[in-house]
Amino acid sequence: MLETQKLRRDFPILERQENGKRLVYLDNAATSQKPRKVLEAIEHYYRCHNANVHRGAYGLAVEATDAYEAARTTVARFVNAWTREAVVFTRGTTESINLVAGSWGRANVQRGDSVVVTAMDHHSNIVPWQILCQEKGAKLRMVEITADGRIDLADYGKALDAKPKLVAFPYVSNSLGTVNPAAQLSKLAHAAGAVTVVDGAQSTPHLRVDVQALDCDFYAFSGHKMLAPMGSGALVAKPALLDAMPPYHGGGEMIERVWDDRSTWNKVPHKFEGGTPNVEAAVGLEAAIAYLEHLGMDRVAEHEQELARVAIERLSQIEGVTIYGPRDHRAGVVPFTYGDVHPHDLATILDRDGVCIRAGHHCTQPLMRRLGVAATARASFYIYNDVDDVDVLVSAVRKAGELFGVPA
Ligand code: C6P
Repeated sequence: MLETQKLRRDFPILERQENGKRLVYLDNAATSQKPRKVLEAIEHYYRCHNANVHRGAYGLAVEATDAYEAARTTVARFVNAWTREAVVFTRGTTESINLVAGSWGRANVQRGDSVVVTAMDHHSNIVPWQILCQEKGAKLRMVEITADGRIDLADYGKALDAKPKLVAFPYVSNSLGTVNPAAQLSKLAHAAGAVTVVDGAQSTPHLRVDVQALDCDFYAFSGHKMLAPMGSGALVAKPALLDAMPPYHGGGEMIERVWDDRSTWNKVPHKFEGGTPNVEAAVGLEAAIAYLEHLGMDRVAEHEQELARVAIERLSQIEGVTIYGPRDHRAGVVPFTYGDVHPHDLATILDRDGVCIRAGHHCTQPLMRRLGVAATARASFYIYNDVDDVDVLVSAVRKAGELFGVPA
């Protein structure tokens, strides 16, 4: 296990008290807290190097550009991208997937084509494809999940029989914790002639990611779930696809030449980064990656998986608690319900004990329908959580049960 007591000292916000109690932050799938190294990197950038990037001929602007481009190299190394130009900075997973739908999708999906998503996808990996399919007259096919919360491979195979243009799926589900066999899913999709989009929002912060080993075509992630600032993230894509794609946003820096009536495009990745980019986000993301690499992603994954195992074991001992998702191949996400207590009420009561969990549909309404619930409570772990946090959670849930009279 990681040395959580030591790590916690790196996160100023964890010194906070909540209702007179130690803050037990268990909503890491929504966003992670930020270590001092990331806060300092952002402050250092603004204090010492701030200027607009790719535009200035003066020293300060060169420094800002170097900082921004160094962050790109770091992201490329972190996920083992094909090249550093394969990394397009975006505001996060949502923007990355919309970029693929708005650019590759508009250029390649036609009337009568099909696009495949799964029933465990986040709305960010469903709605952009719905919009595209409605615009193009294409068919959106949602692959079912099994009773234990995995992608139903038989149904996946049937969806591929229709020779879809594109297949999108999450590496890790935010609402079930399932770690999907992304390389296998990608291989099957390629054999059917589709391009693949992997939603990496919940994998990049928690697992060692190697996009070349996954052999996906597009990989999207958010920095704010992995210690980095809000509004940071990237689309990582096979360079040949990016080269062939039309731009997504028009504006400064994404062009080569602009005439009165037409323009030509800058090279990749700048073609997709119109306007002044969020340099602070890139610099913060680079510092976050350095922090995680220092810990080692394999240790990060092991630590969270162990916490999830203990949490599932201890929560399951409470009569009336139902845990969702598979028992193996899962990340540090533990979704549950407790009798007929509304998950929102549970989250509010837990807050009194300083415990922050998320309650709701977690932006996965199609999945909630299949689970037969409107909402779940969800504890999600990260590097600064430990077994003490699990125990605080479990005793707060027991207390809530007494308050609500569960089981009745
Ligand atoms: N899930 C959660 O609490 P953005 O908002 O772009 O950073 O990430 C969107 C997103 C996409 N895919 C998956 C699998 C996700 O989990 C998320 C964000 C948060 O579960 C907020 S709903």
